[in-house]
Amino acid sequence: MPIQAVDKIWMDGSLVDWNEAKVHVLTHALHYGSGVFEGVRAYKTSAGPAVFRLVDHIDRLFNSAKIYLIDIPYSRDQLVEATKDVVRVNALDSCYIRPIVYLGYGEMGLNPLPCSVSVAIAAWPWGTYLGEEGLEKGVSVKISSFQRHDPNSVPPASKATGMYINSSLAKVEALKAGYDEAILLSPQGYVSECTGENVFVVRGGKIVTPPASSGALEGITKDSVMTIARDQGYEAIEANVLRSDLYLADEIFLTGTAAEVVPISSVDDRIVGSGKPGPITRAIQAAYFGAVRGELDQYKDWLDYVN
Ligand code: PPE
Repeated sequence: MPIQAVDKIWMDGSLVDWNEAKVHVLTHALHYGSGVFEGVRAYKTSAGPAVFRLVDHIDRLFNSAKIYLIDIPYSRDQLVEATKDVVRVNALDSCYIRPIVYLGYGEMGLNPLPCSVSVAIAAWPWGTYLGEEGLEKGVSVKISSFQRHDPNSVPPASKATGMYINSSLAKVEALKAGYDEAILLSPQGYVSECTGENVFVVRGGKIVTPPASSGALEGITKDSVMTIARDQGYEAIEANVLRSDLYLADEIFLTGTAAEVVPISSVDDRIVGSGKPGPITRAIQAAYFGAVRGELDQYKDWLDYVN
């Protein structure tokens, strides 16, 4: 999906023109994937734009950096305020926001410790990640022949830029084979997650999602959906999921900031349930959109108003 340019990007402490937000070709992160990032969304509400679970995203950014011993040269509060500034100054009422911390220009080689640390926060209007039709009718997925990282190879708990080359391999394999998205298994053979989304399986009214030990990211949408599901009276738990659980599920859906809540209609050509989004998926999807748009009072603490 093409990026739609806006006016300003926050870069290392100041707002710069969109076209000036550049880095040198010898930037460390470009060569070694030495960066960590977040994906955040702001939604239009009746009280103006609100960023969804902003503090949780900034906290995860700091945790991602900690794993790689990257010292972010700003405080959490500064990055929270900078994120809101970016939405405000670009007059965006709903958008995707991409904070990124990356090792900069000046050092080369595999020891990252001497490198400078840069931070940027960009935002742009970004529609439905897996398509309007996918959101409505569901997407087809394929179990990837590529595995999610072993935690002792690349820790999946850190949203590191370099980690995503694994997701890209899986995504391209799925697209070339005619599917919309891939699901990766852990090295132990359990279901982990999609290329950029967590996965939920519904069977017999019970909702299950793989734990972090399967290599799944601790998704903020996943956490929101667990809360919503329990508030609706469902049992929602983290547990190991087998490939065959996907084949036999009543409903499956994926969750992510970019993707939001999207039904899965088939896995490896096995139709999920009736092939149409099921009632639990629908109910959770509706509540999620209600929450992000500030329409549900019980979830108002998740919103950070920009104005
Ligand atoms: N797993 C992975 C690997 C992942 O990248 C994401 C977010 C999630 C799960 C869901 O996490 P959360 O957004 O906190 O619910 N993926 C981000 C990047 C997607 C991209 O294309 O880049 C996102 O959704 O913003």
